[in-house]
Amino acid sequence: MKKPLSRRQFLQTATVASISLGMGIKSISAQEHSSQKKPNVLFIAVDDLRPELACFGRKEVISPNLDRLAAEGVIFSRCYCQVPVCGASRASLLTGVRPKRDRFVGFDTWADKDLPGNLSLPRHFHTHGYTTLSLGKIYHHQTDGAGSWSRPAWRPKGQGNWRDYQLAASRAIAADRAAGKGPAFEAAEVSDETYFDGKIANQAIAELQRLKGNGASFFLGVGFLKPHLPFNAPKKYWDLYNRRDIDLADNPFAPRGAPRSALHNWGELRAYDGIPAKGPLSEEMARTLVHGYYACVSYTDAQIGRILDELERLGLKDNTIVVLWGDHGWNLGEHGLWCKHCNFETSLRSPLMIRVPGVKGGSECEALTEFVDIYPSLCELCGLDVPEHTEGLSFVPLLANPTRPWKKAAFSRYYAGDSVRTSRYRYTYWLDKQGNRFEHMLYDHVTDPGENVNVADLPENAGTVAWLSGLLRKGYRTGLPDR
Ligand SMILES: [Ca+2]
Repeated sequence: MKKPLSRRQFLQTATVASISLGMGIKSISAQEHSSQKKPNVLFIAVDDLRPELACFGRKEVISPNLDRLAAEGVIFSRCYCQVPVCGASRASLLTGVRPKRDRFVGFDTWADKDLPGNLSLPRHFHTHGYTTLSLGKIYHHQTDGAGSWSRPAWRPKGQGNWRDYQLAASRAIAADRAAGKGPAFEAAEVSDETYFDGKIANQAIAELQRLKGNGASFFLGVGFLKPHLPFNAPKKYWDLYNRRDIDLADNPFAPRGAPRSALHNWGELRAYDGIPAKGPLSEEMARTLVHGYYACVSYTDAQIGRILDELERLGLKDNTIVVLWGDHGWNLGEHGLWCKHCNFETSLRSPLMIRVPGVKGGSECEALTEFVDIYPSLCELCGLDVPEHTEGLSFVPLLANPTRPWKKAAFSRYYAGDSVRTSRYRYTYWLDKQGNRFEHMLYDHVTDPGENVNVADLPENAGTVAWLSGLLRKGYRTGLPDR
């Protein structure tokens, strides 16, 4: 009788199929599984996706394919990005390293330049024999992440012009302005594959067909561009929604007592035609933008559905882990804000779900998780060592037991603002270059889940602020679960 493996030994050698058994199995020999192919990874990024889909409880969003994935997987409903901006968030997620004041800061972060050393998640998989491919937007920059990919990252022709207008009227506006402004949305009567995301799905399907016959396991990164601005989607996805039924944010105002540093002028949106240079949007425009955002979510959802169907048709579903993430949250008028770029819950809470063959699906895990956890989790699930440089914590134990005690805090930052989330509070402080606090804000999610009243300066919260400031000063290790 062979000795049962420890969990660590088990995970070092197990395949997906045996992981699923492993959650209750008595003994599995390493030898029995060492010859089996490691699981594939389908790694799907969706640019600017809010964690608000039907499967996340937002029933007015039409996302049947992501809902289907969630029904077979696990949703992490309190997952946080480390930086609420595309390039920096992705650089952190893909390297497994957290941002600092001078690392992973802005939208155009290069992971390689901010953190030299080729530490990326896909590179690690490539080193372990995986075929690694990048389609669409995985890194912010197409050539970032040296050594990550088996072939140069692929993007649809013209993706450099990411605004991707199809209507002549939109193109005329975009071409006519010296600043290059175009409309913030478009509903063209075109096929799905006219816009980039349809092309990216086509490419992913073609790659899956090729990878099916490949001897090596694969790590296939597929990065969709919508629902990032401009909200351009085939008209049929706009037509899924009844405009009158679209709810606007119920808190379209700055939180009472919010510090100046917490707010911004949503310059990203204002760079589009038809958006005023300052001041709030008309209700008409706000409703159109929410409608357009939802149309883009439904459009991308349909493209993901095509890929998931093909994965199943090819017989790859049972040996492929599917992980899906947005790169940060997004404000649709909450706090009077649009876009990301802030330290509110709306900007930091981010979508994460994973389907692991053999792991019971349909569960929602409310434990605090972070994007830096994806790197070690995928390593563990695929039997790869977890590189020492990574600063996340594998969430694999949560797959077996989503309610077990877990992290006490999740950490994010945006420029000089450092933010911490516990099960109850979100606290953010801003430090000057000497390390002195000049502004802060505290929201109690038990009494104020919309973050509408900053209670940081109430005398009765002094102890709470001291505790949360201490977490920020001591760093992320203080948030790890007790051993
Ligand atoms: Ca983004």
